[in-house]
Amino acid sequence: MAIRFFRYALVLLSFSLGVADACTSLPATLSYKNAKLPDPFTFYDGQKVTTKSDWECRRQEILELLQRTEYGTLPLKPSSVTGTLQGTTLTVNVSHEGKNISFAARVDIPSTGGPVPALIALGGTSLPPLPGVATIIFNNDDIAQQSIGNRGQGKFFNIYGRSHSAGAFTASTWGVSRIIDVLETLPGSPIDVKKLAITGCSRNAKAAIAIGAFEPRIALTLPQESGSGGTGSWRITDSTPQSGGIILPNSTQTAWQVVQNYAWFSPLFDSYARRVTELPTDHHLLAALIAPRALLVVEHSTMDWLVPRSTWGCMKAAHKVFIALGVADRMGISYVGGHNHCQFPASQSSDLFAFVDKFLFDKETVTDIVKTDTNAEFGYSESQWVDWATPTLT
Ligand code: MCU
Repeated sequence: MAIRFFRYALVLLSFSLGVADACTSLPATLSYKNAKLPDPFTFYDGQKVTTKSDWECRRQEILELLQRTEYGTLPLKPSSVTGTLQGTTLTVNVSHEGKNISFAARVDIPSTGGPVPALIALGGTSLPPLPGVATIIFNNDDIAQQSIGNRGQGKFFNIYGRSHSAGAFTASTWGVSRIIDVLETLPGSPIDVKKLAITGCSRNAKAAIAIGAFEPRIALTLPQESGSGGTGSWRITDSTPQSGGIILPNSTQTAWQVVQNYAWFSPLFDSYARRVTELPTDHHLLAALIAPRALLVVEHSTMDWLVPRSTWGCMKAAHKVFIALGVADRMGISYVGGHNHCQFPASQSSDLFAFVDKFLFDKETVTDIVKTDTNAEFGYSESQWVDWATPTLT
């Protein structure tokens, strides 16, 4: 009880000081091993999460753990961020410790009159048009290139140096945060910055879910067909056979495949790629960081490479945090297969619009959506992966 009160006091203090991590006290060296999905409701030190304020501290702890093991450090807001919107071009200028960069995003605002909600789309959008919603297309490759051979290239690294620990997803998060900084200062407020969604498909969906997790100004996160490294669990992926029944290297996208080919994650992640059971987190905890904000997971049910068993199990585990917080309807899970990668099926539209209407337009819709077009849960067995109960956080 005393410990809980102390932690609560720290949370209040951290909020009033604006210090994000005052309630975490992780050791300098991490030591962890767990073949199952780590318990969202147990702190690294073994204490239990029983209240919503405990969860705020656990959330800070998970943010730190993910940066230390997978994503690398997400820098705070730089000393100067300015920008303009001229025509359809949003220009972002950043200065930090004597270094300057500028980058642009393309903004299309509907003629309905502002402020309007906006969809930030990484590299473009593969979703159907969202009437009444502005689109902000951000070429995240300009901020950080994604292939392993080009690690450290992009404007983020022009500011922070090529040896900065951030992977490309962290750099993209930083870029989106700077876009939002500028949106907040636009004269006439054409965009409603309280109604921002983020999307991307495939690799850019892996980025989108990380951005939703790390940037609290995103109201609605819409990752589309992200697979491993996004909505998938590193652990479940490593144990999932392809449809033929055997585990073949590179038939599903494992952590090991990722670190050899992509600069998506920090170099810190390399050493975990062959021992993912030693990660103190997994991506159910990444998705859980989005709560109590909204998340709709749009996945493909018939592509081995995207490891539907892994994304399904992982997102069902993440959903338990939304349930514990009393906001089960703020996370949806929708699977449809039998289509090309990143071709949004018409049959998923009603799920998408239920989320868009509720969380961008404040309409009353039903968003209790957990469904797949296949009957079995891709062979996922919860008892194999989850050995913790879901409390009701008070
Ligand atoms: C999810 O799709 C990714 C995949 O993970 C990568 O390995 C591959 O190179 O690129 C895919 C993608 O981004 O397709 C558009």
